[in-house]
Order: sequence, then structure tokens, then C-alpha cells
Amino acid sequence: MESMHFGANHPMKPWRLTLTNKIVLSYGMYKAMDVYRPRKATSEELSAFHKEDYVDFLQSVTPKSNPLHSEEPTCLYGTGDDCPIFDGLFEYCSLYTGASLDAARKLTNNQSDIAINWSGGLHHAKKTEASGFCYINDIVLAILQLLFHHPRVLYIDIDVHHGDGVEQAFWSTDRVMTVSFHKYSPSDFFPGTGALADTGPLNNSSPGAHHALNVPLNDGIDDASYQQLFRDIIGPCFDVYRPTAIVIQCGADSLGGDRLGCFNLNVEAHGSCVDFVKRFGVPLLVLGGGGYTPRNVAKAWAYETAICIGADKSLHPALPGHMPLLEHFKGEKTLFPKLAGTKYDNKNSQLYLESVVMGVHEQLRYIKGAPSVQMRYIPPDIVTLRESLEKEVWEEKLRGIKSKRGTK
Ligand code: YEM
Ligand code: CA
Ligand code: ZN
Repeated sequence: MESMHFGANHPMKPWRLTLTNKIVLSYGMYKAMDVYRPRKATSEELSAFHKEDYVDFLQSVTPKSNPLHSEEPTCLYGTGDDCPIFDGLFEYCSLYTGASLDAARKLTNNQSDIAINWSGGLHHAKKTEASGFCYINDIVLAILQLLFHHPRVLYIDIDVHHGDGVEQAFWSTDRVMTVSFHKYSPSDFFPGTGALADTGPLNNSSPGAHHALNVPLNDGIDDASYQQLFRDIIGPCFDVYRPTAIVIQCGADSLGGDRLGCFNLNVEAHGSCVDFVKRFGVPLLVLGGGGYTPRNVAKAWAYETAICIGADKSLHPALPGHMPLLEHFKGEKTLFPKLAGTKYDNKNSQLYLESVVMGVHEQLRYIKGAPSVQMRYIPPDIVTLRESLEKEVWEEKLRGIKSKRGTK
């Protein structure tokens, strides 16, 4: 994925993943986790959420065949400047989605307690539409996977943009609670959705009512306000909803100095959200997302990897001197650069933030009164069953080969 190109001026730079990998590897973090090579998701797996026609389109379209590039442009499936058709697009989508699906399966098989996919977290993709640099919604697909085993999944989105695709997909159900923190300004900030009042279907008898929570913010929010807000909201969400699994989308465009974002967060505050969620001790899926100043994205995600493996307190803040690509970090060879700039003043008054917290708590009161989602009938996960059986057969075969070798 890292070598894919959206185009010269496009803000999405997949090589931010190369930088992330270099930091994670040069600190030696790989020694404390299992590392898997992502498998490509199949078209059938993608169609568990997306419409088959749309998946077929993504699979067959090429930069030359794209109708947008022909004489009469038609805006097919939402592609455009934001979501260009580039060489290897389908492979790119299948890779980041395969990794999120496998990560979810590691959690449901109890093979991992925390699973990370920094290439995933593409929260804007819709059932039949690419949007906001996202084509396939790996988050929705991973949550669907978790729902085979988990009665309630809490989805948390700290990307600077509203997690609209995930919210929309689970709008009508109480088996997923979505909570997005984002800059909200309908007239001039993408995607323009995610008002405090948008909390699920208005009809109180719909199971999804009050299960979509939105935390709309103004420019420039700083570390202290964001951390307080995150705790004041996510703490009660956990207590009231009692999720059995959590998915956190860690979009790094909420950091200060992001090319598209407008917040003032530093790496430590961004990471403290992951730390807070990890402490609940339920299976946790950690995903990437936005992030358009690659050197800062890489630092945040490497730090968050350290938090997940419990190594954050023992990290030296100076990037390892032997790290490849160190020259990309300019003068700032520290994991914790000063990112809070002067471009965006904090336009979130204490009073405003208190009113947002009160608004969210009001929604939670509705849930408190309702009986929680019990373990309903959950259809068996045929794919996982087949895969684990195949794995057992292979392991049996390998054991046979090894013991034969041993007797020779
Ligand atoms: O605001 C929009 C849409 C496009 N307009 C018609 C409304 N899209 C957002 C999506 C953000 C998803 C994280 C957007 N696009 N913000 C910035 C861009 C953007 C797209 C580009 C595509 C090709 C951009 O901002 C500097 N530069 C681009 C350069 C090349
Ligand atoms: Ca968000
Ligand atoms: Zn974003």
C-alpha cells in the first residue's frame, strides 16, 4: 500500500505508513507483538457492506477507463478529485480491508487482546459511494465481523472529521454505539454532518435511537480541553453501554499542524485517548484514518503502538539515530514535537464544552433507562470457522512432516 499514489498534490500520502513502520521497527516495538502480513480481502468480503455493483466497479475501473476522464464526465460512485482512480486502487482497498478484517478476527478468536491496523480507519466510505479519500469502509466491515461474537461494540472516532460512513451504517441499530469527535462547521468543513442533535433515528422505538453520539467542536481545541472532554464522554459511554469490544479510529489529522485539520493537539494528548480506552480492558481494535502531515502522523501512530504494548513510559523521546528515513523528520528528531501552533486559536470556550458534555449525557440517560442489548442469536461465522479448521489441518500436516524428519 505504501507505494500507491493518489496524485502529486493530493493530501493523502500512503507512504506515511512507511514512516510509521520505520519508527515502530527502529524502537524495537515489533519484539512485543505479533506482526502479520495483511491478506487481501475478497470481493465477497467487501460485499458484506458494499453493493456488489460498486465493488465490481472498483475492481474493474482503471485510470484510463474512468468515465470522469472521458469526454462526458459522469460522477460515478462519488469518485472525483478527492477519490481519484489510480493504478492499483482495488489492491489498495483489499489490502487495508483485509488487514482490518484479520485484526477483528484475531480479537474474536482470542488470539489478541489489542489488534492494530494503521492502514485502516477509512471512515467516510459509503455503501455505494467513495467519499473523502475513502473507497471501502474497512471499519464497518471489521465491526460486522466483531458483531458475530460481540453483543455490543463501541466505536470511537478521534479523526478531525466526522465519522459519517460508520455512523450511517449503524444508524438504526443498538448493537453499535458510534461516538465521533470532530470539527463541525456545515458550510465550510467536510463532510458537514455530525451535529450534537444527530443521535440516531428520531423515532424512539427504533433500536438505534440515542446510539449515535456526536461531539461537534470548533477550531483550535487544545490538549487539556480535549483530554478532559474525551474522559467526560467516553467514561460514561462505557459505564452505560457496557461494550464487549471497542474500535477506535485514530485519525491523526486532529493533531496541531495538520495540512487539513484545525485542532491544536500534541502527540501525547492524541495518544492519551488510546491509553484511556485501553484501560477498560476489553478487546480493542485500533485503526488509523486521516492524517496529512506524514511526519506527525507517523510519530502519533508509533507512540500509540507503544501505548498498546505498554512501552510508552520507557520510550526515549529522541527518534533512534539508526532509523532509516530520519532525514524526513527535518530538525524535529523527537517523538513529541510542539504541534500546538498559532494558526488556530482555541474557539471552544469552557462553557461550550460543558454544554456539549451535558448534551451527550442527556442521550446516555435514555439508554440507561432501556434494557441493554442481550446476547441475541448471532449467526455462525462460517468464514472464520472454515479458516480455523483449515489452519488446524495444516498444523496437523506440519506436525506430521516434522515428526517424520525427526525419525530419519
Ligand atoms: O471538502 C471536500 C469536498 C470536495 N469539495 C467539493 C467538497 N473534501 C474534503 C475531503 C476531506 C477528507 C478527509 C477535502 N478535500 N478537504 C481537502 C481536500 C483536498 C482534496 C484534494 C484532491 C486532489 C485538498 O485540500 C487541500 N487538496 C487536494 C488536492 C488534490
Ligand atoms: Ca471524528
Ligand atoms: Zn479526517
